[in-house]
Amino acid sequence: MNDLQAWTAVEFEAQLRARSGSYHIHHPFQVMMHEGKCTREQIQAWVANRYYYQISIPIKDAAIMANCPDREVRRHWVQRILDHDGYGGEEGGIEAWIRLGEAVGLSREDIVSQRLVLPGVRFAVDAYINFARRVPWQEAAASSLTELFAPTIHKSRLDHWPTHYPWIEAEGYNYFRRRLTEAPRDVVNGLRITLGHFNTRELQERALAILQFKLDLLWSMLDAMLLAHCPVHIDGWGAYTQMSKVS
Ligand code: AHQ
Repeated sequence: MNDLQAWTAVEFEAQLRARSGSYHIHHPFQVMMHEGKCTREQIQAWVANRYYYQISIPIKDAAIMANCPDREVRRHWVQRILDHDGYGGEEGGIEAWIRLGEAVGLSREDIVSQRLVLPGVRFAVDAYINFARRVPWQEAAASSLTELFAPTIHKSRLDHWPTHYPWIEAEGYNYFRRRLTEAPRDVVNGLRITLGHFNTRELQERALAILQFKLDLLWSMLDAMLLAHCPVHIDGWGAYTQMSKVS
């Protein structure tokens, strides 16, 4: 077969899904959370840092819409913004994330002030927004396909956290419940755009590189949290803290 021949839609989707090994569900910090090995402070740190990602999603999606001339695409994509910002009487996912923060023992001010957000998390999330602003809207749409793997991670939290972390108030889990239906719906839309637009082998390889960029971005957010909040994982931690005291 001609190596440069485009994959069929089935083959291309399989190539996208095959990147699941790089998904942050496999990151040591995420594995610690999943296995019930995180302290209250580490869970709080994760929620406070992920807040910056959550409030950035609608900005990212608005950037995609601003670059997209196709009304039919926009009238579907706009739902993502409404899901997070809320509309009418629906409070939205960002408010649900703040409730998650309060459920793990943070104050609303701890969360919305962003004072607990780490530099590495902020840089990774800003890279996502700037990517969405800069590239063709179809490429930015493709970058959302890390959500191919998201339902598993939300379900794992709902299934295991109440047992591992009984001190978390149950109301805080509403965010993850919302994503169990919102994420698969978004994936159908994002996949349709991606499978339709990236229709040569070169473009398909570009889509895989875009997906890897986003997988690495999610991974690097947890790297920052691991370094800052899980010293046992860092060999020579003493040297690191000594060094930081010197500088
Ligand atoms: O809560 C998440 C969310 O709203 C989104 C939107 C989507 C995007 O547009 O990039 N990605 C995403 C993700 C959310 N939660 C992450 C998690 O681990 O809780 C997973 C993340 C993703 O897989 O991209």
